[in-house]
Amino acid sequence: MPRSVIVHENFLRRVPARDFPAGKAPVPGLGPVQAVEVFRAQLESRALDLTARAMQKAGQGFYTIGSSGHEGMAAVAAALRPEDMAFLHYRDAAFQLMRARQVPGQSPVWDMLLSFASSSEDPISGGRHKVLGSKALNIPPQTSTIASHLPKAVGAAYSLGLARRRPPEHRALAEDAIVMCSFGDASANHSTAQGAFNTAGWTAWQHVPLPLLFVCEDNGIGISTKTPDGWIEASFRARPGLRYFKADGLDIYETFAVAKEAADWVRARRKPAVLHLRMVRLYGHAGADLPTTYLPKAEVEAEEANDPLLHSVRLLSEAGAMDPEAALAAYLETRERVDRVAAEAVTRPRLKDAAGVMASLIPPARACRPTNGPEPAARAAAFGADLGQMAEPQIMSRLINWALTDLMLEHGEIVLMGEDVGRKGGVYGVTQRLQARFGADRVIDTLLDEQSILGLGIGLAHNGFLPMPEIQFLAYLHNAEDQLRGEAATLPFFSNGQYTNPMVVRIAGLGYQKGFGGHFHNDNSVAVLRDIPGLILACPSDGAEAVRMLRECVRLAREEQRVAVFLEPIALYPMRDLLAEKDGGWMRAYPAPGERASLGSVAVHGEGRDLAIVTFGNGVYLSRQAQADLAALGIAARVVDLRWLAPLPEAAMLEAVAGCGAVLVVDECRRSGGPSEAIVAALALAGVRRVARLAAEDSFIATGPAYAATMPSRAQIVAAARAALGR
Ligand SMILES: Cc1ncc(C[n+]2csc(CCOP(=O)(O)OP(=O)(O)O)c2C)c(N)n1
Ligand SMILES: [Mg+2]
Repeated sequence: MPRSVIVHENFLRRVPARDFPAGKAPVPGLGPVQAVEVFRAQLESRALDLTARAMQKAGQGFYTIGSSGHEGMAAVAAALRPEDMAFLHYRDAAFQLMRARQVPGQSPVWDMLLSFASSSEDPISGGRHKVLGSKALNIPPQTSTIASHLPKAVGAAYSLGLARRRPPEHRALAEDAIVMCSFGDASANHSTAQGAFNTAGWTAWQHVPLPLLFVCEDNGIGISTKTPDGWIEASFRARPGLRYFKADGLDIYETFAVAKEAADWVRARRKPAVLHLRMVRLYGHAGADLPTTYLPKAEVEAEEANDPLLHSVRLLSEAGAMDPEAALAAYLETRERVDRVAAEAVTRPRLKDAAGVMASLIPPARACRPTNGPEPAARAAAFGADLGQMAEPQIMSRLINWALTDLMLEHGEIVLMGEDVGRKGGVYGVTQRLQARFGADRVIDTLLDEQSILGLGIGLAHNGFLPMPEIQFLAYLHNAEDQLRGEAATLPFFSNGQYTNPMVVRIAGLGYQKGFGGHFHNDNSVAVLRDIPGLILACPSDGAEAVRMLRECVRLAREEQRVAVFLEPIALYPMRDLLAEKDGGWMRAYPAPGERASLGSVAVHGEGRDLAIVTFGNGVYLSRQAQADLAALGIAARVVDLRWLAPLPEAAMLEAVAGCGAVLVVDECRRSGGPSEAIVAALALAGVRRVARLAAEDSFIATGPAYAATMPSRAQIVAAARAALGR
């Protein structure tokens, strides 16, 4: 017999027999009316679990991970306010159901059943996944990657203090709200979780406000692997900067009282805390998981005997809030009602086609306050003597610095964060003086943890800021990449466009740094960024391009709520000359504020028709050199700078190469996974017949004299061009 049926029958048998698991008398705090509300939310949660299983059996439901055993989370919801943004563990249906009881006009059972049924009318994900979540209830949906929501919860909590000091235009969270974030005991071990605890503690240690309540739902096991006895308490009890609270999550009175104490503490002191709740996990990890295959039956039965609903019935009875007969009747009535609602929910429409699924990959545009650009007086004050040099050609790093200055003057909600971006001004000076100009609130020197940097950005974006996180080197994105791939890029998708985290991530990267750093400072792979649905990947080739493209990225984030990655070629930051020493051929004047290079556009250099060289980043620089060499050989080439690596500007590219005798694609990234794979495919599919490719070797980059040996060179481009033309 399925464990779910056993637990159900135990309940039906034990309540009339007054056979309850032992526990404390109800502690004060939860009033009788509220206690009954909590219990009703628990009952709905339980009934939904059972119905989800029946729906799956009938081929009408598609996901059965449940909340049974974790219904005590309803008492945590009761202790919080609906304005407190909640980043929830997947076992927290009871939390959402209880929160819905605190907000008028909600129909959470119907909503959740639509989600179980993958109906396109599911109000949170539009039928894309069975997720908890609700815009009205301040519950953003979470992915099932455990612990990956913790860094952004830290960021959202940080945003509360920042928003008090400088409210952003699209502020979403209330002045005295706190943030809540829950997770399982096994999840607490994940390095992403550990990073978030550390970042929260590190922040609070410095008396920076961080009103965040972590809730660890400790059922003692993660799928089949047990958490060592006492581990969670031992690892949280004495963490610097984090206050520890503990309660029996099976007891709604105690849970409410301690959760209230913890929430009040977090709210009043604006500091982070951990609430450690003891839970049980009933009927295994998810529908297909049989706990008796890896746990002794007696142990499974002991957990079942501790059903939190049985604890609640005893407690409500002892508190005089509800007698067991009424509780049993409510249980049966709830089950029957949920089944009835489910029968209706499964008749609702489902997503059918790719267009329907993809409709929320790109979030809707939002209305923004109009702006006339940065104020002249503010510019004069910020730029000082630099203002007089703007018509003079400059190196790229300086121009990006100026662009950032103008953007920050224009948009008060822009916040920069990263390793060494503030006082030092970045490893390459790109963010120099920005902290002096805009203050430590807007240019944040973070701790050394890329997941936390991106999490801070995502969390700030949840509260209306426009974050511009910096990753110091592309090679160091990879240990945090899931924050973009699994989190930032999926939020609009799984929330049907209701939740967004627009931002512009600046990353210094790519190769060709003469003799510096080797592979870890010269990473020439963008494969992990190219295939993230909805993500924009920009890669400028010179300073003026960088300025215009950065402005477009900020516009896309601010107005269209997009997530953009702005990949800055390090080797081009200081580049001055193109063809001869001191020719200044790679320096550019500062484009006037307002000039932008739009997404989907390309830049074309030269009008040659013998050959089009399609490239980006450092490839543009090398191809412009090769273009001169080819001209000396009588070959007229044009260089097409793609600007955008995702989505590729296919139409503009095809227009730019039209009528050319051949196309050479120059890709400084690896042959495998580099953008040229898609570029060549697009050209071929469009019928362009003579296409050649020069890409980097499938190798890591060496330091020392061979620093550029694995990547395309000026001479190789010339040779490849001649070969393509047979000349
Ligand atoms: C990063 C990641 N690794 C593995 C998994 C697969 N997985 C899903 S839940 C889970 C166990 C989580 O246990 P715990 O945190 O204790 O939560 P519980 O299910 O017990 O409530 C695992 C390994 C995952 N979702 N994400
Ligand atoms: Mg667990």
